[in-house]
Amino acid sequence: MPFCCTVARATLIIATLFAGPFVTGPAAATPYQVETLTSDLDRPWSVAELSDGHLLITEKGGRLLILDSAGEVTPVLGMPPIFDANQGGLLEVVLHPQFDSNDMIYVSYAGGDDKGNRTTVARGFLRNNRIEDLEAILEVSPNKEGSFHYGGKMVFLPDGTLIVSVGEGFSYREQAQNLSWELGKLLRVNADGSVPVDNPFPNEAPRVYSYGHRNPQGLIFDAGSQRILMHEHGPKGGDELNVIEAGKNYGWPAITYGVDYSGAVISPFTEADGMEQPMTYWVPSIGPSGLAIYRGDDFPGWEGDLLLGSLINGEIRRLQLDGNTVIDDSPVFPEVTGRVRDVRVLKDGSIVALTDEGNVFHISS
Ligand SMILES: [Ca+2]
Repeated sequence: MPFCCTVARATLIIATLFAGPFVTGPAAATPYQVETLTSDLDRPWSVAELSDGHLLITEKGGRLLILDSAGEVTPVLGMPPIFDANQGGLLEVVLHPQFDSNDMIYVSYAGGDDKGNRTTVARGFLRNNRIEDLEAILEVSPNKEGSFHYGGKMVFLPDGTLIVSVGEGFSYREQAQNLSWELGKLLRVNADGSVPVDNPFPNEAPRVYSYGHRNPQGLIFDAGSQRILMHEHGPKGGDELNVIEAGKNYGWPAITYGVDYSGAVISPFTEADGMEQPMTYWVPSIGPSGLAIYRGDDFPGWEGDLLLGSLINGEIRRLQLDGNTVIDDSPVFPEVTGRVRDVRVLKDGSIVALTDEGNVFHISS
């Protein structure tokens, strides 16, 4: 059952929402409540809603959990060995589009060790709180050293193919422009990991869908506008929200609105021929994490708006769009604090958010 009812272990906060300055009319203020479903998780990273309303949640350390509406946690057994160091670990979980009939789920994680590791996607059948017949369907090539910038976000497109975000590994940023490396790319594969016949670089980079990325940490397909939206971390400044199209170059590190952590210039250029401009960017960085598009009835007037977490500001932000223009970008739900790692809209129109501190918040009107 959906998270519609009072949760025994939850704290309950009643608040009034003050919408952004560009909203007018009677929909501008909606009362809502924030429940804390649990505070006991260890670095939760990604959440997916199961058909019974329970939540499937990854913890970066390698556990996959089912969280029920009473706040009880059940571990899922059968997970693979995972490289948990710095930004490496268990990352995203998503359901196959026909999960209700085939029980199939996908997890992304860092596989390997400090000397040789890679963003990996595996799939298996979720049955009786266990993953059965787990198999790796995608291992990013080549291996890298170190433990930063894995990407790891996944989304299915309406044609049944899977898009996977891959970071540039931090020490390998020039390879984001090199099609023969899969670092700093979005990859597109069939549901079994095979290569689709219509990817943009069939000979030189069969799995690559787009390139010139740094570390994408939010990825969705918006059915309303039939487009892929993705955000990625910049260095010091220069986090970006991008509209993704097949075969295009998003510029990193040749163009950027950020500078290196030391303050050193990475590139003097913010734009170049043949490279895409972001829909919006953030200077200073907000550390965007998790992405959702609002579809539902709980928050009238939010239809089609984006929600994302900010690790740095410790908040959820709502972005109002007009086509490819962001017309407002404001924090919402001030009761939700902490490093917001993932935000999702549930089927009933309510919202769930995870924080690095171990909280799972549920927001409903
Ligand atoms: Ca860019």
